[in-house]
Amino acid sequence: MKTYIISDIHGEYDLFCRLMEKVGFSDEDTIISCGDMIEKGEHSVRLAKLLFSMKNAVLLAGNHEYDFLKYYWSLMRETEDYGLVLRKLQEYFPYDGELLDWETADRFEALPYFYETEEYICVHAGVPLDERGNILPLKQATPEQLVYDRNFKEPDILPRGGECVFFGHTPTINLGLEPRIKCYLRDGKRGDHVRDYHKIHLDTGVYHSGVLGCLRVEDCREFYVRKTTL
Ligand SMILES: [Mn+2]
Repeated sequence: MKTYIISDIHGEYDLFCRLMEKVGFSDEDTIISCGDMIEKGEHSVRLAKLLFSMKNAVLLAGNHEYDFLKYYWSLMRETEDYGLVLRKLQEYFPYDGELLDWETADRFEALPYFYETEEYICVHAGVPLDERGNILPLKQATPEQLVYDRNFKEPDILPRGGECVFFGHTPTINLGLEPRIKCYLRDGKRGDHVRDYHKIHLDTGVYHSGVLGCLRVEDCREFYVRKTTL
């Protein structure tokens, strides 16, 4: 009964499966994906279908899912030829779009934009803060704020309050860091509990770095897999 949190898998189906194998993921466990499961990598739809089929998966929308939905909604406004709509949605995914069916397209539409427990918050890009760094109610935030935020990743933005914020969206390498998960420890804390952290930046930039990681909530242990080059 463990919970693993990941973000920005970006169509890396094989790496994701290897990571789940590495952690010994079972049906009793929970996986939380903080968005951007699709695009960049070649197996977007295959990965989305796998995630949608998993028991105990909490899946959030990122900006890539949101952009897909905006395209979907624009097509639906333009035509009532639903066969054409599905073909265009399939073409949105240049590598494995033929796997896209209506059921999967509609699953994207049902994705929430955040997930909250008493100990942590999961979101794609960032949470809105007041001037003192307190987290504002997420229910009042727009999807755009939650999936496109460009400020929250900055190392000096440290949310106050008891919960840890898990997020992705920007590869940690873009901040000049290693392609690893970056945990922001609170002063005087040991780091073996998620509430010991202000925030945890999950995006290892797999498309460029070849590294995909996740964090286990119960002990804050990180797990990684790396693409093997031929
Ligand atoms: Mn993103």
